[in-house]
Amino acid sequence: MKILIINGPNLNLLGLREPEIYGSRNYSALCSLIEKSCEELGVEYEIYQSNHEGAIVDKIQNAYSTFDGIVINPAAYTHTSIAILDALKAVSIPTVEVHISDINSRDEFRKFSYVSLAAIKTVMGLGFDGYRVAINELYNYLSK
Ligand code: CA2
Repeated sequence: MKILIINGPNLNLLGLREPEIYGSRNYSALCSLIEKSCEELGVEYEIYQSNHEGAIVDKIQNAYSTFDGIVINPAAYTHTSIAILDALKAVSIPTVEVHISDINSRDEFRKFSYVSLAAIKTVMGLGFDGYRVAINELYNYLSK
């Protein structure tokens, strides 16, 4: 089983600002947690981060027939990107959406997620641990 973990814009800056929302750990700590979660399950993985919508669309397109599942935190593109939604629908790879914060209890504009329309599950509000939960959810789904 091989899964692709995609992180969207500004997540590479984690730990620099807004620790009350995203915690004080940095992106490298998040990657370590993702790596550990995948290794515990014996799952092959690749972690990808981009600040560019088109690059994320390209990555999703190229995942076709290479990856069995996707965990994605589209960051701000969650709320704007029909292009990412369409790419996920086009490749039809089982996808779990994850958010560090609880997007339903923040600004009004964060409440809607385009990506959720293509996701088998959305995990939110669990901090970095949400990635572990998302990877486990995807693993269980793909193991069925
Ligand atoms: O809660 C999440 O994981 C989000 O996807 C994070 C996005 C935000 O736009 C979504 O609404 C919810 C923001 C990611 C990066 O934000 C930073 C802000 C300040 C400093 C570092 C990162």
